[in-house]
Amino acid sequence: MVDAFLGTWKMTASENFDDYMKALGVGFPTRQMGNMAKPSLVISKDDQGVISMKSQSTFKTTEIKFKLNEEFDETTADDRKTKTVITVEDGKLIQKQKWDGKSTTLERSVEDGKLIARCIMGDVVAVRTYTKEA
Ligand code: DKA
Repeated sequence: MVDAFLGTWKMTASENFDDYMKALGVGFPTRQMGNMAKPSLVISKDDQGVISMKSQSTFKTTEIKFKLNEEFDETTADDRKTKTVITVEDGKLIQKQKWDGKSTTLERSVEDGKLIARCIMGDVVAVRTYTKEA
């Protein structure tokens, strides 16, 4: 179930994100923009079970629409073209992205009313905290 994730969230803290972007291979100018951005994340679900995750910031707006467990094509904020699948495991929303023989995982959980996004690339982990707005 994704119900706990639905709503509008605002990023209020970000740890180690520059190192995570370096591990992805993101260049300096895009990392600068990524480090400054404080995205709003809007997560919704329609009657057909299609989930939308829209990330909006002054740097970039991206939106993905997907069904759980079904692979789809994603273009990320740093312009990677990935094959992505999103599942729910132990109450966490697990987003696995694969591209160019590499892979990264975004694990989202709701803890104490906050949405925590753990961004994992090899042994590099960034933690981003989102606070609910609506
Ligand atoms: C999040 O806060 C994680 C977003 C991960 C984006 C990775 C690439 C960003 C490059 C600017 O939900």
